[in-house]
Amino acid sequence: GETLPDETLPDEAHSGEAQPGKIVILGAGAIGQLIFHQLSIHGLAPVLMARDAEAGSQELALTDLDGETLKRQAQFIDQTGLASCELLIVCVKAYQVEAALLPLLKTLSTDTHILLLHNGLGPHLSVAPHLAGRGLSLGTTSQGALKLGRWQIKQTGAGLTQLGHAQGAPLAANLRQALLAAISNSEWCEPILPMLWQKLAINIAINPLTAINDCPNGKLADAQFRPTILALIGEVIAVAKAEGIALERQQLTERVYRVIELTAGNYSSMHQDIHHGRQTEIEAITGYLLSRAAVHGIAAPVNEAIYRQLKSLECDDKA
Ligand code: KPL
Repeated sequence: GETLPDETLPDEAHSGEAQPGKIVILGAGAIGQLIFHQLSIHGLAPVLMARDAEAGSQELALTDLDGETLKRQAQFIDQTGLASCELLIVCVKAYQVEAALLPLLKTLSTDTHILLLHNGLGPHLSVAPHLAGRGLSLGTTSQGALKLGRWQIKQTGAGLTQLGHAQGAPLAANLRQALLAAISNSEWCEPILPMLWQKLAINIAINPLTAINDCPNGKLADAQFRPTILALIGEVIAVAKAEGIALERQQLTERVYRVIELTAGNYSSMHQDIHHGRQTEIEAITGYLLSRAAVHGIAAPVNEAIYRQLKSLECDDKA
């Protein structure tokens, strides 16, 4: 084909860099920062937005899986910087999604696509009625990232990331491809909900038990925990079925035990939250299961008991 003179090429084609601000990452915790680095490396020029960071520039450091530390300048924006946002990746905890996202909707274009990336389920139901037709995607990531300092993270695992469409206009194909290329070990799943339910089942089976028993994930391989784990999984399968989602018992049980094995030495996120006196994600994990069980009139006594025990630990910690 004919080569165009340089001046006629848009800036993006010129530098290989996307226009800054098209992709905004809301929430600058460990996962938000990790996604920021991954998108930056791939020339997508993401910007960040965080409750505790003013608009401006900030140096972020990433220690990657090879132990190499890379530093890069991150641009932080406030609400006024949202005008050119085509994709908003929400990386706050499930219990912060509503409060972080809803106030931004009046500023975001109705063409902006929203991607929720958090542990557990639930916020998609509460934000959906407010989206005014905006496209919504959901995702889950098992990438490990540890905060070494406020602006310094270490990638600890190359876990799977699954993303997929939830409602409204689909994410533009170029953005979808760019995301999948930038986030290592990531895939697009249609439908996404069965994947999110499988991840939910893993978190339901592992996280509260490790917090209640004050143990690393690997301890749950002990035979004493097996009846409880099987009962928790059984209740998830029953509620998922009522939601129109078929989960295969044998496969799911094997997957839960594989995660226990693969992360044997780790303390689950819920164990860490309890240990540090922080709010846990129990409402989006066991709490979500119980709320859907109630909608369908299904009893989930083992999850209910675990939920109560975990909530009392959460209260103890705050006292
Ligand atoms: O996702 C996790 C978590 O800690 O939240 C598991 C898979 C249980 C690994 O620790």
